[in-house]
This record gives sequence, C-alpha cells and structure tokens, in this order.
Amino acid sequence: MTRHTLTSLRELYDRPFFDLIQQAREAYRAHWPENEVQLCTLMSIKTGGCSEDCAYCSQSSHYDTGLSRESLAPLQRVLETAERAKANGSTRFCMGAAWRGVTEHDAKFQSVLETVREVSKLGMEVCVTLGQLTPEAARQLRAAGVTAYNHNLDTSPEFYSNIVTTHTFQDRLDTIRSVQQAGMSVCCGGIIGMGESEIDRLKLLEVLCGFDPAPESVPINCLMPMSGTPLDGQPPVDIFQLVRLIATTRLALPKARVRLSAGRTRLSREGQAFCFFAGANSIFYGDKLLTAANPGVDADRSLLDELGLGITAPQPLAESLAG
Ligand code: SAM
Ligand code: DTB
Ligand code: SF4
Repeated sequence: MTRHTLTSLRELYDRPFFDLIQQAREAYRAHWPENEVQLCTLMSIKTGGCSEDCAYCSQSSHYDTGLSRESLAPLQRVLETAERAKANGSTRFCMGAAWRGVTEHDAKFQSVLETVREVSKLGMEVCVTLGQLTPEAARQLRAAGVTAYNHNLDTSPEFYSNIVTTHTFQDRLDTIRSVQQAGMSVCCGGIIGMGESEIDRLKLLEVLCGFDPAPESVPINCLMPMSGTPLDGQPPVDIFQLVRLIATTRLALPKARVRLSAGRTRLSREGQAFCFFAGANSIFYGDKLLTAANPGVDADRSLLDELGLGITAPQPLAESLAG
C-alpha cells in the first residue's frame, strides 16, 4: 500500500461528500467485520493537578477549571470498575493519569504496574495513558500486561505549540517510539475544534500514516470546551468536517480502529450514524470519560440497536495485539 502524503490525503478529503464516505465504507468492509462497534471504558485513575499546560484540558494546574483533584485510585476500586466494564460489554479498559509522564522508580508507578497486572487477568485489552514514557517504563508496562498505550499527537506539528508549551511534539513522538519498541500497540489520534485548520488535521493524519508499525487505534476527539481553559467557548465542530476526517482516516489507515471519542454529547444521533457509516468502529462507553460527560449507556445502546450495530466480542489477546 502506498504511503499517504498531505497531497493524497487532501485529494481524498476534498472529494464530493458521498463519494468519499462510500469509498471509506468499502475500505471498512474490506478490513473489518461489518456493523460492529467496539466498546471501551475509560477510568481516570489520577485526576487533576497536572504540570502541563494543554489548552484543552480540565486537568492542567495552569488553569482554574474548578476540578477537584484525586490521588491515585486504589487497586480495588479500579478492579471493580474494570469488572463492571467487562460485564457491560467493553472489550478495552483504558486507565488515564493526569501526569506529565512516568517516573520509573516512583512508588506510584509501581502501584500502576500492580493494578495493570490485576486488570489484565480479566481478559480485556488493557490500555493506559500516563503521559511521557522512557523506553524502560514502556517495557515494564508491557511486561505487566498493557496491550495498548494511548498517547495523542492532538494536532499538526505546526499547530502544536499553540496548544501546549510545556512539552513538544517531538517529546510525544519519542514516547510513541518507546511504546512501539516495547511491543505495545499504539493508540494515537487528535482533537478537532481547537482553532486549527482542516489542513492541520490532515497534517496530523500524515504523521500517523508514517508510523511503523501503523497505529492500531486512532481516537478522534471533538473538543469539549472546559471552563477556565484557554479553549473554553470554542464553537462545535462542523459535522461534515468530522465525517470527512473519519472517512479519510479510514481510507488512509484501513486496519486501524477509528474511535469516535470525546465530544459525542454535542453530536446528534444522525451525526454519529454518519460517523459509523464512514468507518468509525469504536466508542467510549459509559456516562463519564475522564472528567467530562459522555452519552449515557441507555442512549448509546438504543442508538446502536436502532442502527443495527452489534458490539465487538472479546478477542484473544494475541490477536488484539497484532494490530
Ligand atoms: N496525561 C496524558 C496525556 O496527556 O497523554 C493522558 C490523559 S489526556 C487527558 C488524554 C487525551 O484526552 C488528550 O491527549 C486529548 O486528546 C484528550 N482530551 C483531553 N481533554 C479533552 C477535551 N477537553 N476535549 C477533547 N479531548 C480531550
Ligand atoms: C482519547 O483520545 N480520548 C480519551 C482517551 N483517549 C484517554 C480521553 C478524552 C478526555 C475528554 C475530556 C475529559 O474527560 O476530561
Ligand atoms: Fe496533563 Fe495530559 Fe491534561 Fe496535558 S492532556 S494537561 S499532559 S493530563
């Protein structure tokens, strides 16, 4: 398969809307069991007080967002949440910490490793998102049972410094390299609606297309404006721009799970249906994301039912890692 460039991505993205989504649908059908959506459950295991200044984030200590901080969640509470997630049909459990990154010998990291060892016994895909990793921390997470690491690039290399100044786009790439070298699959995507251009979104996709191995999952988040952050008050993203981006991602990375992530509370049911048609095949499921609201489980169940979409069944771990 030829590797996409900004030029080839723009050609796809700019096609007439129905041609684009039809082509994306064909790519989806060629690579995925049809009409199945993977349910993932998120849990914030350490909330708020983060040293980084990501302009979208409710958890940054640089902004007064009114969020109450919570220290590292005890093992038992995480396990109970993971068990409930499994019982509700989730096949991926993703634990997030509001850290700049991991300090290898820190007791808190050791505690996360212990939690991962226990959660991984439940047979779901185990994902963590803990900020920056050294190659050694990545190896330890892999050995503890992490199957996927979420580390988003969020936007284009050019726009990144408008959104974050306390670390660089290259820092993010370095962590992704450590994740790949440790043998975890990479979950990497972005946020739209932060004031970036449509070209910035395609430039991010161009970077993702250069990953080797390709990202196993690509979360596409729509900004959820957080009170007190510099991006509070940003208008919602245009639904056709979102659908075009999902379709282009499906075509550029046909084997990746494209996850319709944060911001579904501002999307209509019809809008979400278009996203699924265009190749999105995963959602976060449950009333809460990390700190923000998600559609309720009843609303999601009824949406999937009405569209005739089933939920992805658990896969053997070896297969889920093959990506
Ligand atoms: N601290 C870790 C990091 O930065 O990678 C992990 C947690 S961070 C909250 C995970 C991702 O959530 C971010 O990279 C961003 O893409 C997404 N996110 C955070 N706040 C968001 C918001 N207000 N709207 C949409 N997406 C958001
Ligand atoms: C991702 O791309 N989106 C998720 C997950 N990966 C960690 C997080 C969304 C967070 C939305 C805002 C919040 O809950 O604070
Ligand atoms: Fe911290 Fe992650 Fe939020 Fe940035 S996105 S402020 S690194 S928790």
